[in-house]
Amino acid sequence: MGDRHFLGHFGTNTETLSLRNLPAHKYVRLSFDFYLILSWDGSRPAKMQYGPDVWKLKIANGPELISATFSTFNAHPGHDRQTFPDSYPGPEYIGMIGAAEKKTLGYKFFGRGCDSVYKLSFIVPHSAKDLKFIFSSSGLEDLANESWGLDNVKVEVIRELPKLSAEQFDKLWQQLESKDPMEAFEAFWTLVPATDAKQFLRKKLTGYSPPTKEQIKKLIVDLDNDDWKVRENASRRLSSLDATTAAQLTEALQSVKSPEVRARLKEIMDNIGSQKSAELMRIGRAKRLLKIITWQEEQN
Ligand SMILES: [Ca+2]
Ligand SMILES: [Ca+2]
Repeated sequence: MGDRHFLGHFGTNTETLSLRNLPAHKYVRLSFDFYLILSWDGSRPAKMQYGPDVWKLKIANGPELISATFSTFNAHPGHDRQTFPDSYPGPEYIGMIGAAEKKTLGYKFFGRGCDSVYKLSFIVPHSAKDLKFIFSSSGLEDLANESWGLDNVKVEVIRELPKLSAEQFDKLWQQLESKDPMEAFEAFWTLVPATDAKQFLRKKLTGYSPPTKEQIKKLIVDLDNDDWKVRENASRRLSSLDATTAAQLTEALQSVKSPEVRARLKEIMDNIGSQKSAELMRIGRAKRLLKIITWQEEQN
């Protein structure tokens, strides 16, 4: 298209990138430009036709690195929600979120520019001599309707990486529950090759358990605490929970008299909404992270 040359157009076929006899290494960095061409419909449910449009990248006999829906629309309700940079099924974001380029390739759908480019690069643990990446997609319509391509594909082997400090780990853990999913994605792929990330994440996951009904009850009581800090803390913690706590909050709302507590409860319930809580999102990301970090051990 124009003066761009790339690998494609691909549809629901599977493409592989195989490397043999790699020199000794501990990690591999894969970088490429991912072209989304024409009318990708993102997470549109199968029962409504045209979707979901899922694209995957995995290591052969290894973990999925990306498995997400993509959309090339950002103002076309019903077609403009995608789960990338998170996994599918999962939270939904506006189409083309975080793309390096939007509508620059020159493809037109009903007269309008309809394409995007993601510049992706990540380091994965890998030490065997041979390596195979598998790129695939499912649910796509024909090539004249939607397809994908690859450009600037590059693989580098890496022997050693600098260690992260405790402060860096804490910052990445914070970013892993960021409201900006691209920031969480960055943190995710920084943690994957980090030495000691496995221990760090296991500790975080062991320390995590969803709050019990009793604990939630206590948090609701804390909303009326004399100390502003305690009230704020309780609000924040309750807001980070998911919709399963909604029934308990609704029940509490019926018997609350204090206007401030009522206001806080209503705000919390709005925050919880239908999306997964930030806390649960982070737990989900941490579990996916561990799968990628430990995939070679799991094979033995
Ligand atoms: Ca389409
Ligand atoms: Ca489609």
